[in-house]
Amino acid sequence: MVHNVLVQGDFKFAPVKESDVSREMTTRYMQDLIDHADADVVIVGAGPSGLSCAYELSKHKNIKVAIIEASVAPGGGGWVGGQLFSPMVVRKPAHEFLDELGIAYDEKENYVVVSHAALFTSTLISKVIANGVKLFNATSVEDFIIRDGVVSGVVTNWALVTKAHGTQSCMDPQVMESKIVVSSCGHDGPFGATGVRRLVEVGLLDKMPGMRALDMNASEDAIVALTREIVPGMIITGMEVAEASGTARMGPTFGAMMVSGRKAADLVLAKLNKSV
Ligand code: AHZ
Repeated sequence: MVHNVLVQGDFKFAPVKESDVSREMTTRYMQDLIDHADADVVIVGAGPSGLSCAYELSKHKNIKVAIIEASVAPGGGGWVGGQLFSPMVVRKPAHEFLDELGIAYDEKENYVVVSHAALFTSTLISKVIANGVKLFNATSVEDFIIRDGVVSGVVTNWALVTKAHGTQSCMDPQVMESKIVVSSCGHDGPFGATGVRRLVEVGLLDKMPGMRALDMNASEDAIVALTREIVPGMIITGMEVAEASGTARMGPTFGAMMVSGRKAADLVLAKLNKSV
């Protein structure tokens, strides 16, 4: 029907009052902030590991989960494979996650290949949001709430404000309390491993060894094995684990991000005393 009016040239949108548009966005966004001032879980970073964790947690409708992403676009390093090429290689048995998400792939003996990394990432983002996880994008975590050595929430600001701290006088942040923080900040770019870095600065960790050179076989198993509660109240996942543990990077294979994220979710559920 729409096609007919388009062809006839008399298509018209329903009228709108500009201030209603503003009110709709503002009230909803502010209500989301109010609702998540106390969350059960805050996930920092919406790359492949943070999103995989969020997806698992989103199966539990009684758990309030916020995912905070500094970039306007969620997805982190999940939009491309290696060297900005589009295909995404996933070593078995992590392909079972792709089966669950309904993502098609080419099958080889020990691994599978998704035709475009964006297919994986866009599918995961849409399921996470549709399942009720609240994504706060363009928002950065600048610090943590730490009480008696326990990470008890995050300190947030608009990411653009965070980037401008060096050019302005103090622009204070605000906060979100949570029972558990999952740090999935990756290793790359201006925000790489910011969670673990901050733990070192405040003296909760001695040092951040930094990731080692590429070794796909060693790296993926180690990242999953070392996905853990690194200090009370904070679980690390994804490439931030390699930074925190001094293990190898894996480069362009993504299975460990998925499995590590799902393990992080299981650790969260155990802490919240929920069944996996
Ligand atoms: O913007 C960051 C990115 O989207 C976001 N982030 C980091 N610090 C943040 C902060 N506040 C808010 N303080 C923050 N957001 O976290 C996301 C991290 O995504 P990523 O894709 O970089 O990390 P990942 O561990 O989920 O996946 C890594 C993918 C890689 S890197 C790699 C290699 O270089 O060897 N191999 C793989 C598979």
